[in-house]
Amino acid sequence: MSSSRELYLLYRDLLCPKETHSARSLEFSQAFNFKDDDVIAVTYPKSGTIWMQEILPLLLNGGDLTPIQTIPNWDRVPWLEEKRLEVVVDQLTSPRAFVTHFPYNLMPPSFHTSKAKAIYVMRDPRDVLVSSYYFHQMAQFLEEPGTIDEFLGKFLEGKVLFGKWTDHVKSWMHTELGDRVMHITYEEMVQDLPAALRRMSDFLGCNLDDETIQKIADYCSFRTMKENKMSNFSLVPKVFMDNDKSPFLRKGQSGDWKNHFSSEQLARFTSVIHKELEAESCSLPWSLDTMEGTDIEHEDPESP
Ligand code: PPS
Repeated sequence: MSSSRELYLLYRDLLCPKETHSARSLEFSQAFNFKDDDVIAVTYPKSGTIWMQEILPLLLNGGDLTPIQTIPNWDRVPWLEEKRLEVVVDQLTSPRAFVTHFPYNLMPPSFHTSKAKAIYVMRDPRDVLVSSYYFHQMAQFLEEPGTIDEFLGKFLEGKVLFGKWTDHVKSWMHTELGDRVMHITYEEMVQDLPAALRRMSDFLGCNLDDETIQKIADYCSFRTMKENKMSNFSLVPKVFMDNDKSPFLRKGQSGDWKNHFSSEQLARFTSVIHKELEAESCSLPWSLDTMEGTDIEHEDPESP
């Protein structure tokens, strides 16, 4: 079993996997030149990143399926901070789309001076935690997560990839980007994808008709993406990602945390998150205190 020190590098206090990140890739990201018509989806890990890698090319290309059917997601909409960016950047055609897990303060200077747009996708942190827990089981380049209770402790302390969830959302909540940034939640996307796509399309000035929006929604559905080998990570060798342990496209639902959290864990989680957001004038779109707002049946957390 490899240690955290072997698997991760520390960049400005944030843990990044060495498999996908390097000192050079992080340096490259800081020197990166954004163009005015670029768009970047920003997520804390496990909040809907690869969903946006499907959505953005479709919106920006009027529903043309070619990019999502011929280019793996990591090359089609590369991560700003990852090694692949330098390899593929010259092949990207404008308008270009990127994703990043960077908090706002790590966005490169050219992002601020350009007119590039950002879409920040936020997800209920309890579901983020559960999704991440399973991801740590299947991604062989990440640390073993231990028990859900141990992982919950690490998550709350920020000893996980890209640090504390609260720091990330706070950093993107009050920016000076004005109408260059749009906020959306994973839950909104799950609940009504065509409406969420319409919002994004209008924000990006894509001018798409309802028929095209519906077509994009169909191709970005969990079920269709799960079948798309350019998006489901089946092209990645098992030694890196073992979809048999847990598929990357795992459940695609909101509320799965209920199948994993005990009431004590919920209380502990809620008290830390609330405390850390208390000083901020920000409200969350979900109530973290109750068992409300789920879309799925609650299974017994004790059952195997
Ligand atoms: S990562 O590793 O940070 O890039 O992961 P990320 O893509 O941000 O998050 C993975 C979760 O997003 C879910 N997902 C979707 N949900 C609904 N519909 C669609 N189309 C979709 N695509 C990806 C994916 O299943 C992971 O969530 P869980 O809860 O684990 O299923």
